[in-house]
Amino acid sequence: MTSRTLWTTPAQGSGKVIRAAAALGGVPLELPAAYEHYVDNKKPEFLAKFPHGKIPALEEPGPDGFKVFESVPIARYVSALAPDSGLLGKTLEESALVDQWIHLTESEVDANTAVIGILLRGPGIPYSKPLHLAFVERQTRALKTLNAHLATRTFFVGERITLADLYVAVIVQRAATVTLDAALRREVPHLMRLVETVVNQPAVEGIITKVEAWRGDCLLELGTYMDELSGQVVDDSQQALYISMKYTSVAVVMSDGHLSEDYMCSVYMPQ
Ligand SMILES: N[C@@H](CCC(=O)N[C@@H](CS)C(=O)NCC(=O)O)C(=O)O
Repeated sequence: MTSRTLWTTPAQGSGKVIRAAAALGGVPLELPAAYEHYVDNKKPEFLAKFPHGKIPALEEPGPDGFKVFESVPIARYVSALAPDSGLLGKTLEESALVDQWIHLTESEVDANTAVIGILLRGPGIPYSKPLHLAFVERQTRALKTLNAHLATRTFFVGERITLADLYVAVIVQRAATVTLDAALRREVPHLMRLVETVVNQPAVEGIITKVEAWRGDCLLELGTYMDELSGQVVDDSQQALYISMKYTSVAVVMSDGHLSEDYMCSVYMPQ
């Protein structure tokens, strides 16, 4: 290995933020030539370097090259390698504000995306409509705070793009996989404009890209059916229940009350 390596997958949101920060700052970064998630990260050689066994993880070249895991510290490290990029803000105060928006978005938007995703897809936590809606409400409050801040600003901090903008854009896109339906998107227009602004930065082209299918549209609605459908088994294989959706073809609730991952991928809701 001769250059700085970021262990991630092309689709991983937090990896995209780090790759985008590197691109904006002109920081060389390579992805491993071959990496199989849930296989390579469990191998002893990976765990020896990154004991929690998760990605993203970053490694500087050389036998004792610096190593760091957890996405925000990695993104901050990569941004700091390019101080002129302004990605961490230009002053101590701006830097604190960059962290503020990242932390709020991670803890109040993304954490709820994660738990709603588990409620919908399993395994482990049984689906619950009250919990689903409570988590959506918490997430919505944060999305509205982000949106209100952007009502009079192009970017979260200062006049140029920072790491906060990259994080928020990617986390909002991820929220769109389980929540953030068309009605809610209309309530946060400034936030949706920020996502567009980030996606349109030439440096991030091919890294943070436009969302083509906002699957949260149907999943939010689907959630309202899941309690009554949970446990019902009607198809020949006795494993799944097929539901016609309002706008689109089909989604599937498995007999354990969770969504089938395969069918989620095929769900598409027009704008
Ligand atoms: N808090 C970590 C979360 C990282 C994380 O959850 N990574 C997942 C991505 S799918 C992972 O590597 N999971 C592998 C595993 O749990 O074995 C961060 O911000 O980097």
